[in-house]
Amino acid sequence: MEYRLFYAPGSAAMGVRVMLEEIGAPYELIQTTIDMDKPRPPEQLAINPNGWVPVLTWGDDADNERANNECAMYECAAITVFLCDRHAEANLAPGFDEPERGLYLQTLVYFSNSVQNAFQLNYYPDRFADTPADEPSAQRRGIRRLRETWSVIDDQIGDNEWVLGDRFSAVDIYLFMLTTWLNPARGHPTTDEFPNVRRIADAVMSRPSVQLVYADWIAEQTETKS
Ligand SMILES: N[C@@H](CCC(=O)N[C@@H](CS)C(=O)NCC(=O)O)C(=O)O
Repeated sequence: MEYRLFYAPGSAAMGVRVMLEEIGAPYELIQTTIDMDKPRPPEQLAINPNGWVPVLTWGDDADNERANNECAMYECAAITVFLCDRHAEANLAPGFDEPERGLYLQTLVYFSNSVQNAFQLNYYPDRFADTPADEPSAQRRGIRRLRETWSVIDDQIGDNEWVLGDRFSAVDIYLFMLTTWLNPARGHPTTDEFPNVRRIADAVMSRPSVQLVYADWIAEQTETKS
């Protein structure tokens, strides 16, 4: 098995799994949890003391995989860059000297640093508020921040077919993953407010890799609409 991915449904590990499917690399899922009340496997915590997923491990030597040479990393955007560079033949990212490289890196970091941060404000307000009484304020600010950051991305995309223009990339997969966290029941905006984001998310959803990894989420959406 080339990769092992610490995994929980609904988490950022799903986007990494889609990338592994697109690459066609063999991988094993290690089921863990994002439930704050449940413990994480010690092996996961040894790699990522934050307790978050995704966490990716791989052998650095095919003949000696998982013996003494296992490598590991966390942070979804970093894993994305790592996998795309390591599997350049999958054509999921512009190469170092291609003109879209800057926008690719910029958008990944913006997703990770700004859009995900807005989600965190709403989903994990205790990390931002000093007292429980302050948490609703952090959550409301998170919702506003979601609108602000998704609007920036929507404007950036404009009439482009994909985030990077006319080439599909891992950034489109990342975008799709983030849209699945928008939850109107929590007061979040929906992608109806961001038509360019919506157009790309819909196109990504039709890919076989996404249909496989997000089968349950897609079924839930279909049920909610009917
Ligand atoms: N910056 C990290 C954030 C990862 C993250 O927030 N993961 C969430 C699931 S999407 C998680 O593990 N939550 C459980 C927790 O925070 O304990 C990344 O992009 O990989």
